Amino acid sequence: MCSCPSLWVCFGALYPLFILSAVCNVDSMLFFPMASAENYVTFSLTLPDLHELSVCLWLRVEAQHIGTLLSYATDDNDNQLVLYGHDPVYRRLPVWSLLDARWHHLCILWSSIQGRFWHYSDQHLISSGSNFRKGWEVPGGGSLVLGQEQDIVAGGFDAAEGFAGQVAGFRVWKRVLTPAEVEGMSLRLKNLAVSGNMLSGLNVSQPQPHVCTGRVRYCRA
Ligand SMILES: [Ca+2]
Repeated sequence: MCSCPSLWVCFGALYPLFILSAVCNVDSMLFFPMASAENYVTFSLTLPDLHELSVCLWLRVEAQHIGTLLSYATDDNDNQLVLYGHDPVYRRLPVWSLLDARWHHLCILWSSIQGRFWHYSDQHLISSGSNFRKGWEVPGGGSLVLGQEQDIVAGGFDAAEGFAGQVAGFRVWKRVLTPAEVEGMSLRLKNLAVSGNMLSGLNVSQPQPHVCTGRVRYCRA
């Protein structure tokens, strides 16, 4: 999707890694080389109490399944939010079209009002519904992890539930994005301009040694 070389940090070293493809015009990238209990990242920020939520990211998966891309745990419930995991599944989201080793832009939007949710893939709304966790509040102050499923706060990881692949431009908003905002990001027109995100890939804490971080800025598609 993007031919410019990207700069990656892996194993504490800094070097261009040409075997990895890159998404243009995003501000952060992560590479999880294999599903492992050690391959995950945490964040320097946590989430506030949320009645609405949008999560968008670019995703590239060469594996035959998507493990747990994201999990959010609190002391009360280790499964407050789990994206593409299977412990437990509240809503099945179609993912087979993502398993083609190509970059895809995903947005998952949810509102406690009517419990509505929207699942976009490459700007297309591929599933939506209502009465999903209607009236619920995502409690703030928990532990957000990419690449692993938490069974306790910031722990209880299982290699079988891990994620392998690349993530770019990860962002979380405390509101439901508009279809035009989702489309703009998918077309990489406004990825840096959709305001109000409260957390992004730039807020990753020191990643585990085998997770690589990369950056590409303003390269041409
Ligand atoms: Ca869990």
